[in-house]
Amino acid sequence: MALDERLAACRDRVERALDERLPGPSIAPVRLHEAMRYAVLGNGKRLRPLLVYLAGEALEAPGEALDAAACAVECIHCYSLVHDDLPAMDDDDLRRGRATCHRAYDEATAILVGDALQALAFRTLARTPAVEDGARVAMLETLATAAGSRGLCGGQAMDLAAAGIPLSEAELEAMHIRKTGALIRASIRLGGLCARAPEAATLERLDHYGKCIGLAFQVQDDILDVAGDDAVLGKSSGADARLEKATYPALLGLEEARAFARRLRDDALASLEPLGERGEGLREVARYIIERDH
Ligand code: GRG
Repeated sequence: MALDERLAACRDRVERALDERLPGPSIAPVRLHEAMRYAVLGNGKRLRPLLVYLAGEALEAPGEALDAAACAVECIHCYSLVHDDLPAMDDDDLRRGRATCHRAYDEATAILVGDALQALAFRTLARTPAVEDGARVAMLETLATAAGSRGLCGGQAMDLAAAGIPLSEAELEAMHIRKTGALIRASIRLGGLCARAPEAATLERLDHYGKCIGLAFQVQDDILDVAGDDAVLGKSSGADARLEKATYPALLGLEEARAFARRLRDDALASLEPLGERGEGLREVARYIIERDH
């Protein structure tokens, strides 16, 4: 199956699974539950769920376990977007082509949406079917580490602290490995942990792949901000430039940033070699991440 088709199939599958796990819109408190569904069920590439499925399928993990892991990681991602859009953070009006959660509802509701989605993520993982208790605990720890102060929240804190301050390449990498990379890396590890008795060496290789594509995703995001379709058409927010944030093209120059993204892709591809045919879906994602134009 081509990657586009896989991504579309994954979107349908994870959206059905999310719909089942999110509280119904008529359950009290209605406004909070409606807003949670608004934040999660809108457009979204569902890249992190796709990574859960591809890593898990490469190791023949049971589908029902992968559904739970995919939902959990997407709930954390959606919570982070809702909180990132708040006035105290990026103060954005638009997300996924429509009003941000705090604009469609209100700020207090959006804060609670994020809190409740985070709790729902861990509840979902705690109830993962078809895995041993040890694997379930490892999954909980993986997601908690990726979401916490050593991962997503830590990266966001570094990003806020860096506004207007020039960062070195090492500092920029340290920030992105946490802010964007940690959840991408966790998605792959969660998929691997759903498999029955995965080998430690295989999990390590998948983890290295995840680390490389997580950073490559951010490098490409920075490149698209200055050289993508939207930037060329004058539609890009240019928010990073306005906020004087450090970016890879600003630090390395556009061509060197592109070369860095290619090196990360190649490193990611090399770590999949022992998987042979089974790693083909993950290989396509590594290529897609640095070839995407939006
Ligand atoms: C508030 C704890 C906290 C963290 C916020 C999500 C985030 C961290 C910042 C968003 C700013 C940003 C644009 C980061 C770059 C990478 C990123 C997370 C992009 C959004 O992910 P996509 O492109 O989004 O996968 P969709 O909407 O397709 O799911």
